[in-house]
Amino acid sequence: MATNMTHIITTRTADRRSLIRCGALAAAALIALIPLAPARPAQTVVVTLSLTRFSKLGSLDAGQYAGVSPGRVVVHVGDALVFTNADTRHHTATGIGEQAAFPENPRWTDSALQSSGKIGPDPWSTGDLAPGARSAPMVATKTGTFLYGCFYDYSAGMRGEIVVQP
Ligand SMILES: [Cu+2]
Repeated sequence: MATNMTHIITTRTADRRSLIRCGALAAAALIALIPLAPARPAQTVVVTLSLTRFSKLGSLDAGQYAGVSPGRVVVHVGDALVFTNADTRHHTATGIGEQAAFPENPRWTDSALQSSGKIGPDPWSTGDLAPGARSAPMVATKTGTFLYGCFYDYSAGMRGEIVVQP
């Protein structure tokens, strides 16, 4: 009798153990199916450039700005920004990098007049945008707060800020 009882208990314990293992596997499988962040389609945000239309000075933590609307945009990694020139003169949106304030002189070269790079801490620019032109989609690649300005009108305050969140 005693041997039989032991046998039954052992069997039950083994069953429970395999059930627990099974449950743990199922839970692991479920967790694997849940993405780390909720699925969110990439957005394209439009920023309008015009010193004529947006001549009024605005204020950012980084300093004053004009000629850009909105002056501060918040996007997520993977989103794109398109800059449209709604003015009668040429403009660019050219990255200054990750700085707390607009520098006196961003020290750009003529390479700012070519479309290059992606929005982030490394150099990027829409290139020269003629009146009515629309930039290529500039994709945000890294989190951070990135300042930019217009190659031609930086000293006139044509500047903006892009906040990239995860
Ligand atoms: Cu400009």
